Amino acid sequence: IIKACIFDLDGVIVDTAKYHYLAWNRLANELGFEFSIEHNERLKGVSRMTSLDILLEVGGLTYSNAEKVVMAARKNEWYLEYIYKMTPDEILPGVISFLTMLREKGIKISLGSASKNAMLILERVQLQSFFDAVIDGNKALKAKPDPQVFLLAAQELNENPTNCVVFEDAAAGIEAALAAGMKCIGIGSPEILGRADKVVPGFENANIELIKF
Ligand code: G16
Ligand code: MG
Repeated sequence: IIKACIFDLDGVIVDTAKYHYLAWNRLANELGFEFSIEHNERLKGVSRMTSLDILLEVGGLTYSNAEKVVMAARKNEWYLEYIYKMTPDEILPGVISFLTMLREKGIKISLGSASKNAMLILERVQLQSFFDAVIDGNKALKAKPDPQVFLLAAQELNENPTNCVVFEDAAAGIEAALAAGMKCIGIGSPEILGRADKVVPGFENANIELIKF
């Protein structure tokens, strides 16, 4: 029986992937190439530094660690310009009513995100009050598909992993949830998220049946 729901942030609650893409492509352009949108799928759910490594691989470029730290920081500054402008209108359809329903049923709620900016984003879209725990890229140091982020969420909620379900839009996140011994619901397309226990396009019309297995 499910007692806790753990939500990924980017691609599940809000679509910040578009802002990550704009900021990464700005960096790519500065380095002299175009980071096409088709490559963006590979950045979903993976850490900032891994994203940079993928970007540089696409561009066929190699830099030292020190240079990469500077590049990642610049990208983040551009990304934050978009994040500061976010409003609650950007919460994906059906999310607020689904979270409200979970609260009413007494199901615990946590965030499980790779982003170091997760708290800021929750504040911008005014969703912090729904979350009993927030595990983000500052607390979980091992990147998905490592299960650490979700295991820390279960621990903070004081729940057994087998009573938790994870909502994820990225293949790396599905693998992390399965490795944590949790149920997993993919948000997006079955072609990418086929390993999840269930896949739905989003939270529109979602009700308690979704978390019954
Ligand atoms: C998100 C995005 C990733 C991003 C990562 C780190 O993860 O999906 O593309 O690289 O966070 O973000 P930041 O640079 O803000 O620390 P999630 O786990 O919320 O999908
Ligand atoms: Mg995601």
